[in-house]
Formats: sequence, C-alpha cells, structure tokens
Amino acid sequence: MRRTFESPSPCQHHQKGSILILVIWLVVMISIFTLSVGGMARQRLKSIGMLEDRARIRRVADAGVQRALQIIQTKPLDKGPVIDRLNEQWSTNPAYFKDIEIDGGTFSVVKLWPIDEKLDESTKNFLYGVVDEESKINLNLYDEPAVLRRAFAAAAKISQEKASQLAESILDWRDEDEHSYPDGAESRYYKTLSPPYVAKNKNIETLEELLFVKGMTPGLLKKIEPYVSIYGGQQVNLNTASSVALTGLGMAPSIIDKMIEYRRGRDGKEGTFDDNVFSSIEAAPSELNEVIGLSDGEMNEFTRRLSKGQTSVSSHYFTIRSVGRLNNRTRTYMITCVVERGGGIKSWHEGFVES
Ligand SMILES: [Ca+2]
Ligand SMILES: [Ca+2]
Repeated sequence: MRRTFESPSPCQHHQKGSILILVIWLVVMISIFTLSVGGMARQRLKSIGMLEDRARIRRVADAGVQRALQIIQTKPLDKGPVIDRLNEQWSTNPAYFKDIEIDGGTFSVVKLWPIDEKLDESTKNFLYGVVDEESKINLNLYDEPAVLRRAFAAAAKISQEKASQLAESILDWRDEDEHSYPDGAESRYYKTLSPPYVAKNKNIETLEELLFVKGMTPGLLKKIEPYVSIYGGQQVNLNTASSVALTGLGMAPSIIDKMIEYRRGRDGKEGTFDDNVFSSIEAAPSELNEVIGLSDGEMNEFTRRLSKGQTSVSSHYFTIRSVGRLNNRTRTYMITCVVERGGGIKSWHEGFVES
C-alpha cells in the first residue's frame, strides 16, 4: 500500500511560525525582565550600600564629636576658678584626636589652621584638638570698630583703611539702627545692589552671612575665619588667645610677644607640658613680669588693657571639627559644631567634604 504523506497546509505553517515567534518573543521578554530586575536589584543594592556607607561614616565622625564633648564637659567646674589653657586634654591631644580607629574607619578632631601660617614639625601636633571661642574676637560683642579693625588688619594682612571699612560695615550690618558709620554701609547702600536687600540690623548668626556685608569676599572671609567668632562670653581668654585677638584688643606688639613667649614655656611650643599659665587677670601682669620681664611702661600698659573687662582666663564655648573616613574609601565626612560647656549644642553642620 502506498503510503501517502500529506504536506502541511499553509495554515499549519503559519501557526508554527507564530508559535516560534511567540516563544522567541517570550524568551526575549523574560531576558529583558530578568536583566532589568537584576539591574534594579543591583541599583537598589548599590543605593543601600551607599546609605549604609553614609550612616557608617557619619557614626565615625560623630564618635570624634562625642569624644571631644566628653573631655570638655567632664572638666570639674566646682574646684575653684576655672582656668582653660592650650596644654589641656581638649586643646592639644593627638593621642585622643588623631586618626582614631573605630567601626571600620578613622576620625580626627582638627583645628581650622590659618591659611598663611605654616604647619611644621613643631606645630603639627597642635592641630589635633578643640578650639575655644574665647581665643577669638567675638564679632557680636564690640560696639567700637577699632577692635575689629585691628583684628582684621592683622588676620588678613590688609591696610588699616580697608580693615576699617570692613569693621564699620560689619557693625552697621549688626546694629539696630540705619545710621551708617563713615566707612560703613546700611540698607541705603544694599538697596542699590542687584538684587537689592537690606542690612540685617541683628546679631550675626553664621560666618557665611558676612558675605552679604559690603567689602567682604570669600578670600577675606577664609583669612579671618580662624580668628573670629559669633559665640562666646564677654571676654578673650589670655591663656588661649591668638595674637590676632590680642592685637584686636589693642595690646602692644611687644607685650603680645612676651605673653606668647610666657605661655610657651621653656620648650618654646604652645600646648606642651611646660606651658606657663595666667592664673587670673589680677595676677597676670606680675606673673608675666616675673618670668619674662616687663618695662615700667609695658607693665602700666598691660595693667590698663586688662582693666577694661575684655579679658579672662577661662573659656565656655568650643568648636569641635571632626573629620571621618571609612577604610578603603576616599570620601571624607565632616561635622562642625559649637558647644557650650555645661550647656547645649549651639550650632551643628555636617556633610561630605567636597574635594
Ligand atoms: Ca544697622
Ligand atoms: Ca610649652
């Protein structure tokens, strides 16, 4: 019997072709789906990883803040007058504050170093620690432009004339009235700018705010930043004050040199074990005279400056700047805060440092 084979009809051909296309389409779609799910999962994992890294680097930097806080806050305040000086644990302490390993990373608590001052072998350990705000000139305190003028001229190495314009403009920015100092600026000036604005006529709340003040530039602000504060009490601490702050108060250069020499002690370095200390404002002239020697003129001048109520030997506000890094990572996270001893946190800024 002859077997006959029927060839598939065109319709069957078409059906098979359609099934094949469907299968290919399904395979392609499943592949795309798998790839996209995989991509999403990878993206999600990456995001989770970045969040975890951020949380971890934040914890590392915060550990530096907590360590500094503990040292500042645990100073016994009930044992006679408090004297704060640069060779204490909070101020100069690489063992506590330099490259401290914790939780898969390291933190350092560092000082803002003046851009013009070199960091050499004798000063590099001095960099690790907390800064007291009473070592600086408080921009919200002085009602006479002379203090700010002298401090700005010394800090930014600008002329007395330019420093005076800046000082008077800052006083105008801060004081309540709209009467301008001869070289200052009030709303009348700021209204002519584009876009126009008005003088704040209130205390300065952040140093960045100074960029709104007539004559201030980012370059100038960077130069004066290590020497000025918007926190702190009424007085500059003789034991911690920068020479810029002492210049601001009107101390003669020869007396400032002698004060710094006295504070440094025999090894000639600030923040070491042999530092001399001013124990009180009343005793400071005789203490300085005894160790370094003062002329009669210097003695009178020093005593007169100290009688103005602008100086003390203790500090109450501190800036903590903690820098965190994770092992095998390149990014840096910085927390900067100002705290009051025995009080709370006055300001807090944190974030990745843009390099
Ligand atoms: Ca004003
Ligand atoms: Ca010393």
